[in-house]
Amino acid sequence: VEASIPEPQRAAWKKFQATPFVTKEDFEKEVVRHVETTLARSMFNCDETAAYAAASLAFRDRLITEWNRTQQRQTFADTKRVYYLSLEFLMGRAFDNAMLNVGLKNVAKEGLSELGFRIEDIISQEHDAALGNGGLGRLAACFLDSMASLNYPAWGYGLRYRYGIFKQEIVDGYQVEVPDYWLDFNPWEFPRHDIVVDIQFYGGVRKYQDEHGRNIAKWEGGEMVKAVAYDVPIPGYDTPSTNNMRLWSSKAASGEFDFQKFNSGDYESSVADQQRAETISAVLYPNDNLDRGKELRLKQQYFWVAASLYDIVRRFKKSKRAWSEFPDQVAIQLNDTHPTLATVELQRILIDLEGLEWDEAWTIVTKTFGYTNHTVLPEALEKWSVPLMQNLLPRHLQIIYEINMYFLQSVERKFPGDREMLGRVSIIEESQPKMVRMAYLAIVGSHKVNGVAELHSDLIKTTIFKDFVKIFGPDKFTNVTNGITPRRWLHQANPRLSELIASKTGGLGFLKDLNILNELEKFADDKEFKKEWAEIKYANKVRLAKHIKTTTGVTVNPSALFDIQVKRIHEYKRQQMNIFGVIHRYLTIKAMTAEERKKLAPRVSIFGGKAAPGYWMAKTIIHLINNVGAKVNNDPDIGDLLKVIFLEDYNVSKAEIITPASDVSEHISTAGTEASGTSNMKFVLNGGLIIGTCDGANIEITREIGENNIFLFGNLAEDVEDLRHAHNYGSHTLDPDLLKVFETIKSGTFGDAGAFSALTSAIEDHGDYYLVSDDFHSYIQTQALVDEAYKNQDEWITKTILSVARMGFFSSDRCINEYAEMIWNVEPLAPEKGETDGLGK
Ligand code: 6GP
Repeated sequence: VEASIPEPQRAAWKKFQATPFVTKEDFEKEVVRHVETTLARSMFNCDETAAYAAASLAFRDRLITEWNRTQQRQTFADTKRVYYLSLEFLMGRAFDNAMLNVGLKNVAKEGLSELGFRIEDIISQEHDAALGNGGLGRLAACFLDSMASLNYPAWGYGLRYRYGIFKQEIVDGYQVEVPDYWLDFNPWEFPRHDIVVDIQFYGGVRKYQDEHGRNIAKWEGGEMVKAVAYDVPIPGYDTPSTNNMRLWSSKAASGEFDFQKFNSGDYESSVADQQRAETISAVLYPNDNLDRGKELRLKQQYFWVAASLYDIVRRFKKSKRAWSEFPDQVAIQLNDTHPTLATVELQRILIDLEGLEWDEAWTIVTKTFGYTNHTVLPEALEKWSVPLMQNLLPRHLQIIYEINMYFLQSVERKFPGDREMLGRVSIIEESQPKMVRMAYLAIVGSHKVNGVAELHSDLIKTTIFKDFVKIFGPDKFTNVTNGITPRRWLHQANPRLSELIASKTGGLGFLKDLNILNELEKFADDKEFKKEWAEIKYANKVRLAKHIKTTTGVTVNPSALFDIQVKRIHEYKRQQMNIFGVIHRYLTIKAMTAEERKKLAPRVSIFGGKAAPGYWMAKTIIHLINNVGAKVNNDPDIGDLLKVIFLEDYNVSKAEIITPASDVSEHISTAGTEASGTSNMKFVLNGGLIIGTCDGANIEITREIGENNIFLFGNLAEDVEDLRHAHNYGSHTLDPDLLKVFETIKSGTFGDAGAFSALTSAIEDHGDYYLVSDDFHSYIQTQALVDEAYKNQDEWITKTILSVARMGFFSSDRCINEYAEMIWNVEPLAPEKGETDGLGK
C-alpha cells in the first residue's frame, strides 16, 4: 500500500504526522488550542464545561492517532477479527478511563491545575454514555476494555441511541422517568459521514429462474433507511492498542426530506418520513430481562445487524479471499438473542447476493457465530410474531423457514418418529399467531452457545435448551463465567485502594494480571496494612455519605454498617425481601431495651436502581423503600441505629462512588434466576463482603474466596421447582416474621396501605413465585450473623483482605481469553516494541 505513494509525498506525510502528546506542556498546549479554536472561547470564559470539552478533545485526538495505527496494524497483519454485536453498551464516563488507560492522568491533573482547574471537577462534567439497561450492557463495556487491553483485534457494533436509559427522579417516593438527551456534546465520537449503508425494510420477494436455470429470490420494493457510522475509540490499558466501537445512527434515505412530496406541496409528510427514519435509533428500550415484541424494536435489530454485516463483509471482501475462509477471518459474538437476525442476514448475503449454495453458505454462517445466553427467565426469551416479520422482513422469514426445515429434517433423522420433540425444538412456535423463537434460531445458527456462570450454563443445558443438547451433543454448550474490568472497577473507582495494593505487590501489574492480588494474602494479619485498608474503606464511606447528604438531605453515620443493594429493580432480584427485612429490623429495634440497642451495630440500608417504566411491581417496590425511609429516618426513637436510603438515578458513574463504600452488599435473587451478576464481583473486589443466595456467580465467588468470607442463605436452585409446586398445590404457611411485617405495612405505618397490596398479595395470594417467604427466616438469621461479625472489626477486615486477594479469577481479561480460545479462535496482535510511541509510561 505504501509503495503506491511517491517518496516525496510519503516523506511529507511522515514529517507532519500527528504525534500524541506525552508531556504536561504539550497537553496544556492542546487544551488551550481546543478552547481557543474548536470551542471559540478564551481564558476569560472557559468554564468547567469548556475545560472538560477541551481536555477531552486533547485526549480524543491522541486516541484517534493510536486508533488509526491499530487499525493499520490489523489490516497489514490480516488476522482474524472479533465482532461483538450488542444492542447495549453501558460505557459510563470516558475521560477518566482514557487518562488512566493511556497512563497520563497525572500529566492531565497537573496541566489542568496550571490552567486553573481541579481534575475531579472536570471529570464530573461528563455525562454518562448510558446506552444500556443493566448487566448485559455493562458486561459488553467491560469486554471492550479487556479486548483492547489484551490487544485483540476486535470491534464492538451497536446502536447510537439519541436517548439512552432514562434519568430516574424520585418525586414523593415515586419513580419518574425523564429523557436522557446525552448527545448535546460528545467529544468521544467521530461521525463517519462517508460510511453509510442503505437498509431495506418491507417490500416483497420475487422468485424466478435466471438464464442458467438457477433459482433466484429477489427482495424488492419497500422502503430504505440510511445507517450512518459513528466511531468511538476504545483505549486499551498500558498498550497503544485502541479498538473501535462502531455505533449506527439512522437517517432518511432521501436526504433532508422527500423533495417530490415537498414539491407537490406535501411538506409535512416529507418531514414525517424523515422523522420516521430517525426514530429507528432514537431510543433505547428501557427493559432489563424482558421482551416486549414491539415492531420498532425489531426494526432496530435488523437495522443494526444489516449495517454491521455489510461493514464486516465489505472488509472481508477487500482481502480477496475465498468465501470458505470467512470463518477464519471473522468471529461474530451474539450478545444475547438481540442480534440473532445476523445469522439469517449473512445467509441471505451469501445465497442471494453472492450466489453460494445453501449448504456451503450455512456452514460458513454456523462457523462464524457464537451465542451468549444471559437469562433463563421465560419473559426475557425473545420471540417475534411471524406476521410482523413477514411484513417487515419477508425474505428473512423465508430463510428462517428454510433453516428450520433443514434443521427439523436433521432432528427427524436423529430421532425418527419423535413428533413431540419436533414440536418442542421447532424455531417456529405453532401458536396464534405463530412466533419465531430467537434463542433456538441462535443455537442452530452458531457453533458455540455459552452461559455466563457455571450454575447458569448447567441450567440452560438441563432446562430451556435440554433438547438441543441431545441434538447437537454437549460440546456445543459451554460456560464462560462473567468478569469485570479491574481498570474501571478498582483503579478508577477506588484509587487509594489501588495505590495501596500497588505498594505491596510491586506496582500496578495486578491491573493486567489480576491473580497478582494473591500476594495480598500475606498481609491479611498485618496490623499496619489492615489499618490503612480500614482507613481507605472509611474514606470511601465518607465520600458516599456526602453524596447521600447532597442528594437526599439525610445524614448518615460513616461508622455505621453500610448495607447496599444497587441493581435494576426486579422481583427476581428480590429488593422486596430486602425492604421487608429492613422493616423487620425496624420493628425489632423498636422492641429493644436501651441496653440491647447499645449492642447493635448501626446500619445504613442503601438501595438504588431503575424500574422499567411499565413494570408496576418494581415501581411499587421503589415506592415502599422510599416510604419506609421517610418513616424510619425521621423516627427519633431510632436515631443512627437504622437509616434507609434510596439513591436516585443509579448509573455507572454513581456505581463508581457506591461500590467502594460497601461493608456488605446484597445479591439475593431466588436461586436459579440470576444468570451471573457482576456487581457481586465489583463489591468484593473493593473490600466489601456479600450476603447472597446460592445463585449465579455467587457460587464461584464462594469457591474462590472461601465460605467463611461470604454470608450465604436460602433455598437451593434444585429445590425451587418443588417449593413452587407446594405453594400452589399443597398448604402454604407463611413465615411468621414476614407476616408481622405485612401487618405493619397494612396498618398504614408507611403511608397508604393499599398502595402496597400488590407486593404482599404476590406472596400471600399468588403463590410467592420468588420464594420470599421460604427464604425470609434464613435471610433474617443471616443478617443477624452479619451484625455479629461486624462487631469484630479485626476479623472483618481480615476477611475482606483475603477476599480481595482471591478475586483474580473475576477479571474480564480472563473471560476474554476464554472466549478467544474456546469460541473465537483469535490471537492477540500486540504492537511491536517501539512501533508506537507516546504511551505515558
Ligand atoms: C444479565 C443477567 O441478568 C445477569 O445475571 C448477568 O450478570 C448479566 O446479564 C451479564 O451476563 N441479563 C440481562 O441484563 C438481560 O437483559 C436478557 O438478559
